[in-house]
Amino acid sequence: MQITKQATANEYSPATIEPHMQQYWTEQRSYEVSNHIDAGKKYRYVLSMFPYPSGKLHMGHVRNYTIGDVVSRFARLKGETVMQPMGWDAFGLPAENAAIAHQVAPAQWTFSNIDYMRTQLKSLGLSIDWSREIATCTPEYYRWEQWFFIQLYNKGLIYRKLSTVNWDPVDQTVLANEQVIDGRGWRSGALVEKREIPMYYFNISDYAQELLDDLDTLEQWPSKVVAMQRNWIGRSEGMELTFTATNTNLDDLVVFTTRPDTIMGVSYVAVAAEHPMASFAAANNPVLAAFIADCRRGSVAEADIATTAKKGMDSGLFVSHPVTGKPTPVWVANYVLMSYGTGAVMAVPMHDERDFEFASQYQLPKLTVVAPSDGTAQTDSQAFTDKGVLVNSGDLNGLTYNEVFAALEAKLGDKAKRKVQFRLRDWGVSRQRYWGCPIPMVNCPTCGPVPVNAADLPVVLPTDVVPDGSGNPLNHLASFTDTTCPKCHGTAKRETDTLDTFVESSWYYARYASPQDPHNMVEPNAAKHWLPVDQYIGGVEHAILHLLYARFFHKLMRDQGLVAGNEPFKRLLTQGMVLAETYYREDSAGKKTWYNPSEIDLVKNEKGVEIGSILRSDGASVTYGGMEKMSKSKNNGVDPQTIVEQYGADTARVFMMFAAPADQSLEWSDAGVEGSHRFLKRIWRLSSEFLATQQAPFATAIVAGNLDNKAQTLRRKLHETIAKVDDDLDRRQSFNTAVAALMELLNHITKYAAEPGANNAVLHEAITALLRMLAPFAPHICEHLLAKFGISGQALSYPTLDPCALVDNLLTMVVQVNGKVRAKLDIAVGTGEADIIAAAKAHPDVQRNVSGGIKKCIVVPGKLVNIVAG
Ligand code: ANZ
Ligand code: ZN
Repeated sequence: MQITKQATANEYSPATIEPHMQQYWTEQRSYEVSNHIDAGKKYRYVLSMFPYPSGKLHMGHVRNYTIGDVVSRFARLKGETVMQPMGWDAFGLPAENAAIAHQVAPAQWTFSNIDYMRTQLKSLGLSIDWSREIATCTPEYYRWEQWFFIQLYNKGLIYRKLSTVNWDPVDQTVLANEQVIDGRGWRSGALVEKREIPMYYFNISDYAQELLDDLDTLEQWPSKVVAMQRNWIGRSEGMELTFTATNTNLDDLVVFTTRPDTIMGVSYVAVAAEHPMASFAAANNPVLAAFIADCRRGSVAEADIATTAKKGMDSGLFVSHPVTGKPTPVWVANYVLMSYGTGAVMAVPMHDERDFEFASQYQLPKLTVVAPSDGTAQTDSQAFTDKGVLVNSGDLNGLTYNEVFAALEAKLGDKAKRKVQFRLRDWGVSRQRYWGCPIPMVNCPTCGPVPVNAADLPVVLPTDVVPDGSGNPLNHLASFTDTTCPKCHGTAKRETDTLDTFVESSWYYARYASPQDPHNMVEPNAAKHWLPVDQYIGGVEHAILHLLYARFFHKLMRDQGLVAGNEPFKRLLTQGMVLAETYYREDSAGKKTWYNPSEIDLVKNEKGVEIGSILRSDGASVTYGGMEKMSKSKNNGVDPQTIVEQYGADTARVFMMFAAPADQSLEWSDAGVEGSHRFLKRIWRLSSEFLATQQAPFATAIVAGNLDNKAQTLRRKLHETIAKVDDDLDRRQSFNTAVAALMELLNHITKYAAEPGANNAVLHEAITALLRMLAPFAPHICEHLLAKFGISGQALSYPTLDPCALVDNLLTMVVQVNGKVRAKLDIAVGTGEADIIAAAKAHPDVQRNVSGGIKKCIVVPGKLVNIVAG
């Protein structure tokens, strides 16, 4: 095919073809899958983390869903039946905040956001089975959460316990952590107080060991995420040792230690500010009481505790050492957490850095009781924290760490117990909020908390309520609260707390298997068919909590006979963030105003080098703030809608997949978007020009032996690309290199197409294969063009690899004229000498140099053609 100017076909217009393709997919129900199982078929479940319906899509969503879609579409090309569902994580605080700001009911706000965002998602051309859509704020969904809650409550896997919340004394409401800003309520500005209220907890501790052990089976998870989960669960082996109270009004003090071998080096014990022993001592010690109050105001985040200065105060109390019986002072220290172990530690300054620092600060004794096993001397200017051999430890001398456990058990009996401690805390799920799944409990004055009868589910959340910020409106809604006790039938009040929204997102992946089932939380056969999720994709910010809770729920559901297998997500991809440039100005008070990159013009010098940036509207300069995560606070978001309108979804998708490896951050670049757009335009032109000269039935017969060298070279490139893209998209999940390979292939095809005498069957093969391989990334343009080649529906498959085409049977021979290299020839292996000479003579660069006539030709096989010219 010769490319001619006249052949230039119609322009690439995504605005025309994209809606058209989307409508076609909807009409064909191309992506709907049934739960019916066909023995011969391969099934795959691909899931991207569902969005919170915040109002509109951001680029992070686009990236997440494009990755999921490429994985799904590629699997379909390979003949698999793929379920890719979508839904809405629809409960949560932002809806209440919007309600307060705009006097609109959270339900209404949420559902209108869902409608808008669904349209946006559809404009991206995602191959989603919309018939399985769920929204977690519908009673059809949350009734099963309530049902499951009751099952777990009855099994003792959910319990009720007093716990501390943030209380706003002006708004008379409980605040979420993110509503406390510098210790004050976000709306009232009042100093936040702590209050104790009863809350429900999931007993995740019971599953801590299994959650830890099963991490070893997650071979297709990023090792970084596995490590984060392992640290979060935080298993420690040690002992609980009892220091006897000398004051009869007090319980004995139990400490948890991972280093019982240091027992003889204890110089004091330290308790958390919330520990009963601290409260007891503070009762008649106002200075201590003030210190404790101060500690309690501080952050309880471990990261903060690690960095804040260690502070403490002597409580004046003593306990006796379990081995020696010696009185040991009790200190209250801000580095001891009430929520870990027993809230008390035995302090061994010579073998623990924190204790060393603390003891130095308060002049407490330091005793060395462990020496390096290799006999090297230790200084006493720093703690020796390695394990070794016991010294200065009486009859424990000479023992090693491992031997101490049994020795202490024998010596101390009940006062020394082996203990495995997890850092993982039980999961508190009660929220004093309106827009959430109602906890299905009734508080009866006679019977206490009683679960709602299964037959009375769901406990429906009223949807016409507009919260005003002063506490949970359900508390004042008699139509909701007033009920009768399921047990004694006396008058009682419904629980008004709702569940943490992490509960909904812990099992939605399972509900997609049977999303409308009115009789089951998850229909066991459907669950068996689809679960586990073959590929899960989402942000790394969910590496710990969401993934841990979902893993926990899977095990809970398994133990309830609802799902099989131990883990919900077989393979995990955590996509990187989307970054963009930031620009700002700073006023005299140091306050920064951020400008969107779309409002900025770059200033260049006469050499075209960037020398600064200005705000387009006033022409004055702005400061460049570097590449940052796209966010409202830095005003550097790029609106997906604008990009889709300007370039089309295919361009946005190709850019996102090409610009960076999926698990790394992606730097937004207008030039990059334009580059991707040009790539698609070139594909459009190549295909259209081919189609302008060729019609069905297309010439497709390729007789390998009859192809010239250029055709063979193109085919080799093509089939190398077919093998590479296959491997990139499946095993390596290296999408960006796959796109790069397709761009390179396009260059080769375009060049070949311009050759006089290009073989149409070879071109047909190459162009259609390129379109098939690119279809997961740019489905609209590729499927549109493939349809013109007669390829659609079942015929739309991944191109078949021809291993023969991969064989490199060409060799390069150099042509010299009178000793000077004049040309290079690609010659098929086995070509006869006469043909080689003919090819050499025919080369234009040779012809130009033999005007005086050829005297002699010598062929050095496989290497050289030597021409002696006159
Ligand atoms: C004595 C000791 C001696 C300790 C020594 C360490 C080194 P992990 O590994 O995280 O489990 N600890 C125990 N409970 C604590 C709490 N509530 N708040 C702060 N620290 C606490 O750490 C266990 C170690 O952390 C325990 O072992 C205890 O200090 C401290 F040379 O006991 B160790
Ligand atoms: Zn009752």
